[in-house]
Amino acid sequence: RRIVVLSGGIGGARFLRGLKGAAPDADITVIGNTGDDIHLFGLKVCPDLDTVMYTLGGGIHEEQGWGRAAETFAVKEELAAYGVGPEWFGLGDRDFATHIVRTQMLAAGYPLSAVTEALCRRWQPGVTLLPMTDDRVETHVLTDAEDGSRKAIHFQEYWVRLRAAVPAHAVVPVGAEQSTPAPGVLEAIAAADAIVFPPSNPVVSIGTILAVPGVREAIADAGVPVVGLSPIIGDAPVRGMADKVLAAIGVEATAAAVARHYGSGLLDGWLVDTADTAAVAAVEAAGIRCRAVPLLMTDAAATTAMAAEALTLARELT
Ligand code: GDP
Ligand code: FO1
Ligand code: CA
Repeated sequence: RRIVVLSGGIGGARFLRGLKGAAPDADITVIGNTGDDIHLFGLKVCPDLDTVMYTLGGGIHEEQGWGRAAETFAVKEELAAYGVGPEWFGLGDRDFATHIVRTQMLAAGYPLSAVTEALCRRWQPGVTLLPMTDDRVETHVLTDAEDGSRKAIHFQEYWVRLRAAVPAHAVVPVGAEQSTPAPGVLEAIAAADAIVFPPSNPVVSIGTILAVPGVREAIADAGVPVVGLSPIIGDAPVRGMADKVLAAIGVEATAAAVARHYGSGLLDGWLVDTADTAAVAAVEAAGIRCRAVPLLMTDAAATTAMAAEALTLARELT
């Protein structure tokens, strides 16, 4: 079975671990969000690709969910001693090596997809990890400037420095319109038996991947079940500030509203948490098959069970 998963960072990566447990023989291709990518200290950082790679490869900082286990911050401290920032983004020493290798290969002319493949040769994530595009796409958030006008800031500045605590008027994947899917992306979608939206951020993770021209169309035209799992339980994200970016695009932070936002043109099936059983009818009324199952990735068994439910739903919709 060939499964394609559109993934952001933590939510997608943890789900993928469960998917590998639920379908050990499946051929899994992950299309990773690169809209969160940022250039820092002359280095190209790809947080969501690295989170997937480290999580599936056994190098992740488990509690934090991003960055390396057993990390140290000597380079960051030395940079700070030079007064060289930003100080608000926590790049660790081990993680720095990944960004150095990546930047070196990009400078030598390799596309990001080839660089990602090379990095994965070390980590052996057990999936094919593809960036959504080899082109530069950077998510920016439209916020208020001091003088009352509006200014766009990089998503990481909005998310990490400001903790999404300032009003966001719009979320813009800068460069997406001119981008093309990375090699293998459209091919994997066309060859898939099922397409899964893990409980990743619907706006800045999955929304950004869908903004790459051709990806949304390929998914809709693949003729196979597209099933998703809600990152929202009750009226809040399980983790993080997805409610803030949902508000910026005018979508309520509920499991049903996120399903309607994707829409029945894209999504065939949707899983909500058992706390949201009352939302099932509204989702089905929108033409999307829906079921309530436990959606908390508390441990490996619970995560594997979640992935198994998604695959069962996909089978039923085949
Ligand atoms: P990011 O790039 O690190 O922000 O990660 P993703 O975009 O892949 O996923 C972020 C989303 O994962 C957040 O909106 C969380 O609500 C969601 N999430 C995290 N843990 C869980 C969980 O255990 N269950 C569910 N349903 N969603 C989760
Ligand atoms: N998230 C934070 O909240 N603070 C950090 O300092 C931070 C550093 C960081 C470094 C490398 C990396 O791959 C990820 C990092 N993240 C950090 C996570 C990440 O940037 C964001 O949480 C996600 O992209 C949000 O979608
Ligand atoms: Ca992310």
